Amino acid sequence: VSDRTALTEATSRRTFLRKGAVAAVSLPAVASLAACTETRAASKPDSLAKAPATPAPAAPVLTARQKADAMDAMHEKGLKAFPAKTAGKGNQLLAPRLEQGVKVYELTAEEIQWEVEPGRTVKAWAYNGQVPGPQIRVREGDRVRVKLINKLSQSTAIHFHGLELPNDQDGVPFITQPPVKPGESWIYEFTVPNAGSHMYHSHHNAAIQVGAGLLGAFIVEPKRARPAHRADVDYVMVLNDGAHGYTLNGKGFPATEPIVCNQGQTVRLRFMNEGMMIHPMHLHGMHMTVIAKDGWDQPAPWKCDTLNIAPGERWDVLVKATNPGTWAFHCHILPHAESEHGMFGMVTALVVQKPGVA
Ligand SMILES: [Cu+2]
Repeated sequence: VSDRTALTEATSRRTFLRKGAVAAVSLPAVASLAACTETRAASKPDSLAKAPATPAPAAPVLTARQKADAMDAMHEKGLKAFPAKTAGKGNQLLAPRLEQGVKVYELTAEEIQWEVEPGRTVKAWAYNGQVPGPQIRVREGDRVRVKLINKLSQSTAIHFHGLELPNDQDGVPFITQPPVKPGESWIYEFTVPNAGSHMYHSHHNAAIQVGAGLLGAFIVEPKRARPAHRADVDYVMVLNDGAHGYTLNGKGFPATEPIVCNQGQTVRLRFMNEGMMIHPMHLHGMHMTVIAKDGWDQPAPWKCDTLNIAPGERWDVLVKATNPGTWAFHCHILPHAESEHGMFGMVTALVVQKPGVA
């Protein structure tokens, strides 16, 4: 970023100075002159002697400052807006209907309008009007029935990503089932075999359909939870990079949701990448302890502050919130998180509150 800023700076100075009719001066000389016009005045070589004599030498400095102020104002505006209100919230917990011991869920796939950031509303394909689709949270060993209702203009199907299901429940058109045509429905039913942070998504024309929002979290609580994995806050973070841009839980900064906890609490984060690119998620101020990959416990927990989340992967981490404050939390592929207009896309914050401070 600093290189780029310096380049922009040098370019704008060059443009300005050309207008001031000193184009003969080389770019490096201009840059260093601009950096310290006053101090170099006494020792400048003869060839440059006339350059500083052009009228209004203070003007370029003022212009640069104004440009810096304008850029800073855009950055500040975004941060002041965070967390910005938008219509719609994804990943809402879906309560099942109980039918003779079976947890029954209905997922209706249809086209909706989705506000990704304040004022930016896009066409989305969503389950139950949400991006990500509603969160399904069950227990290892539960009997689950999922009815898919297709109100889209294309065929579709649901794949339960990470669950080790019988073959005929795998949800891949022309491998394990026919495609579910527009206006039709399909019923999946299975006993949940393995615990962990999993996902469900379309497995038909998926680069388009998942990119447009046909995805959701499928969390399976273990029969016996490990005491070491106990957490005060359990937060699912679905990453995507399809038609809606770079998003966390269907929203781009400043409409992303901050994760809030109290100092001393433990936060469990469940990263899931439904996109087509890797996203190294970086937390400021505290480290993450990785406890599971794709729902499977790690042989031993390990620590990091930047965790690469590849497409299809789920990573579970614990954060011991020792350090109070508002901490930036973002994808570290910087063009996924920031431009000269300010932060956008895959940026949120971990807010660690001090006791007694709201
Ligand atoms: Cu990224």
